[in-house]
Amino acid sequence: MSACGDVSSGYRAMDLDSVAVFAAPYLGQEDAEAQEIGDGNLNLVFRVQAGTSSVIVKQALPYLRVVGEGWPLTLDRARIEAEAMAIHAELAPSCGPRVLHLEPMAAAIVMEDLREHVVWRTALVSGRHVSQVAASLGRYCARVLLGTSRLLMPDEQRRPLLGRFENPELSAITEDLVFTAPYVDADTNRIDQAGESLAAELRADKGLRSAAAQLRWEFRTRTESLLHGDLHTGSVMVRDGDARVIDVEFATFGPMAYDTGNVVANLALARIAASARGELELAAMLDADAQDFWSALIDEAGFLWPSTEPWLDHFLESLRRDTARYASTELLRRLVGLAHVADIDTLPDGVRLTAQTAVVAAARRLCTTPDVPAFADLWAMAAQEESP
Ligand code: SR1
Ligand code: MG
Repeated sequence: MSACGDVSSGYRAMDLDSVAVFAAPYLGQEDAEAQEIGDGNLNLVFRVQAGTSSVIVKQALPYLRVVGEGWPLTLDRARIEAEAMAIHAELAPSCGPRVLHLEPMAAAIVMEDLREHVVWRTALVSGRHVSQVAASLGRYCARVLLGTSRLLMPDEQRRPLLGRFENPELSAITEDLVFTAPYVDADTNRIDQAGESLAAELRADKGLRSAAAQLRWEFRTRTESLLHGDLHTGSVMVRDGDARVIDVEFATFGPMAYDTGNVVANLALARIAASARGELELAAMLDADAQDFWSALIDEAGFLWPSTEPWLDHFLESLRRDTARYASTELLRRLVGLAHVADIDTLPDGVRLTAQTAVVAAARRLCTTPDVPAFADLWAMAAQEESP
């Protein structure tokens, strides 16, 4: 695929009229209608409909949408996303929406509209459990993370991908917003009044800051696998029994545990929030989801693991430990960094601080743990109820 266009050579952000014209060929009809449905931090997202058919058009903007034109951002992320989706579709078929077209000059992807699905985080925040999707996500992680590692992907196929997926601008966002800003007094941090003293504690904690800096180094240097790069519950569309992974523009080679740590942290955020809302049945279901995610991941990893590599147990042990460490940084950045999560932010004032305190306590346990004998130990650290 060719690099995506730049603002000086014909790129224009689409509006409802132009996107309807652009998408019409993929709907087989001329009289298409569009609506903007994106609420993300980076892109324009439209649903374009004609009769009973519809498609999604996702267009990269030349800046970080949530901040504005003051934070310019490469349009080439649309190419990265489309290429990553193609690799995912090969390794983990039916785990994402089908890509119908990439238009490089417009930095736009036309893809399948998952009309029957909802964003997993939205379902969980509304108190709705969705069955069997955690296990699907575990299998997806095993297939993509092992499938793009040197354990399974031939070097001659993999070497060019390291260059195709250099993603410096989006990786810099992660390095800054996840591993750096939450531990210092950064302008980008967003902290509500209730969380101010927790944030001050974090800034004073040299151990946490040092652990995050080490994780940033590993994120930069351990090119183990092609990561999703932003695998939180807002990047998964679900309906009962079916999970589809979206929003792959942060894809780059990095440590596998970055993705698995994101999943675990976001399930823990959902679990802590459910418990704060008094939804104990949902909290228990999320305990089971977390275990299902991990069990499916390790079952699939065991199935895929090459018989010539007699160190699967060691691999899983270090994946558990590093998942704990990356979960820790993901938890903290969602409390005090730029991009928060609705799970915590929508909690009523009376219980939000309790939940925020539980998140910080979980992150502290996870970040320094020397070893994690079993996934149940990891989850206990992530989701343990705090005594009042
Ligand atoms: C605040 S914009 C950047 C964040 O949004 C994305 O979803 C990623 O989580 C990123 O860190
Ligand atoms: Mg995203």
